[in-house]
Amino acid sequence: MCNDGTGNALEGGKALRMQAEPQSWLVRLTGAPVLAALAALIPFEAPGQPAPTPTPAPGQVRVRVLLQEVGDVRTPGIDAVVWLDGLRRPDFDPNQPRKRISQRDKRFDPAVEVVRVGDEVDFPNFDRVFHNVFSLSEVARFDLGLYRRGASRTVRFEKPGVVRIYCNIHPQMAAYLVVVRSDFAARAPATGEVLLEGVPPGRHILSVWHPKAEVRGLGIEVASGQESANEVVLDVSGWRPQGHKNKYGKDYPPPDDDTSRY
Ligand SMILES: [Cu+2]
Repeated sequence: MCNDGTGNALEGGKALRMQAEPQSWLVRLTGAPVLAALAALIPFEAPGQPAPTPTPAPGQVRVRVLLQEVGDVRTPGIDAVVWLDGLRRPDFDPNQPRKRISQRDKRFDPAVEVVRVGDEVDFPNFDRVFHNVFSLSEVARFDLGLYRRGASRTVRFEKPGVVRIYCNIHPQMAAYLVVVRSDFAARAPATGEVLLEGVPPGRHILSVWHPKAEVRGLGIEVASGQESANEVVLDVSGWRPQGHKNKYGKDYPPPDDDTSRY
């Protein structure tokens, strides 16, 4: 009876006494060993108890992206995407508004965006003309059909990588969606500079991508409460503009066929 099967006969005996003698049970509960055990279990700080070991202060990562152009010219890496690969944010709020890539003035806006694996993206049409949104990328193949102003479609992205997104009517419409396994990711503004804040201290992989360059990864060290400043130069001197096929893998019809109906 006193043995609960784990061999802990003493605990079984205590339980029996707790039922039979409520006062001694109280005394037992306020004993120092019990309090210490409770303090270890209770997640908040009880008054008078020693403070828990503080977690190290987060640091931040600053990245300046430069594009090495033809003729040894360096320009700011606008639309570069920067992320800390595989790094999760402990306090990440999952209830964030969905990102969107709009169709506006026969362009995708923004032309480059970054989301996390599992995120959904809205593709609203704000133009007076119909648009189509499709991708033949291995990371995400989809065709959202033809839809009018005020309508929108949503796609969920399940795999990491770069998704190239086009419109089957307007060949000049192109967007890149970078899907990353990271809660620390940003797209560079015109300055080419990105600041990632709240980064846990430690060694991380800093990944940098640009529409004109391949992904670059480099190891960085983030110290508690410190800033890791990095400059990344991407060689884009060999980049040439490339056309793309429509969703059937064919050339787009001549511009004259782009009637006002669409
Ligand atoms: Cu279009």
